[in-house]
Amino acid sequence: MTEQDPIAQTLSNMDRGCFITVEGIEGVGKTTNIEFIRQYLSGFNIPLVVTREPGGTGIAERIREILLDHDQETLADDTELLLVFAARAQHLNRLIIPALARKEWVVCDRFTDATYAYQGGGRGLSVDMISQLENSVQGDLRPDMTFILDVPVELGMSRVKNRGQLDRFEQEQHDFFERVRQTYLMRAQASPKHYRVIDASLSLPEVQKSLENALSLLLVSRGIK
Ligand code: T5A
Repeated sequence: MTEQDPIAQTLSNMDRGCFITVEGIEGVGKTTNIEFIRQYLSGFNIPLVVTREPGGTGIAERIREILLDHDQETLADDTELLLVFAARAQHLNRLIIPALARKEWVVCDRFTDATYAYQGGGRGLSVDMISQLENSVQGDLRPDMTFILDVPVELGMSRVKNRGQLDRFEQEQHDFFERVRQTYLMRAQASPKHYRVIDASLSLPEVQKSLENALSLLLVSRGIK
């Protein structure tokens, strides 16, 4: 997003669609529950785009491959951070911002909270640097609501391991994911209006009941329900 971009300039002030993100460590059930969110919102005839990060457009998905694949050449931490934001800039400009401007709702599997959690908390990169990149790439745009699906690290990793081959992030150790998890929880605590922490160690019906309650409040606040 550049200062010259007219969509970006006006988006923060305009009557736009709602921007929801879903976060958490590996294996918390984001994919499973985003499908539930999609079905629930479609019951209210809300025009909806479901997408993910890193990725969401052709070019951003190619950057995702670099980020997740194992390569003989180790990805430097700074390179990882810049690639995450390169993918995000593409995703925002080509998909998220135009959809919000059309007043569609956007549900995104991970967004910048994941950068604070993984690159900041996990890798230990500078939070100031992440914040500067966030401001530069997103301008004022922030999610309206972020669901953090929270499980203990052991449980998340055991769900992921059942699926077979691990990607580059999934091969990190317990301490890494503990820092990631704590960063998510701290961010939610610092801004309770924009976050809902959901206990995702409960059964799927219980998790989805919590999500339904939170979505219902969001719909009421937007005058839809
Ligand atoms: N990344 C991303 C960064 O480092 N920085 C960034 O800025 C961004 C945006 C890719 C990676 O990129 C990193 C973080 C990630 O490592 P991803 O594709 O979202 O991100 O990868 P994962 O987190 O690995 O996503 P997964 O698809 O692996 O996990 P999900 O979607 O959270 O879990 P899901 O729904 O597939 O569920 C896992 C299993 O658990 C079961 C499901 O049925 C499934 O089998 N399950 C439950 N079982 C019992 N009870 C429940 N409540 C259950 N919920 C789910």
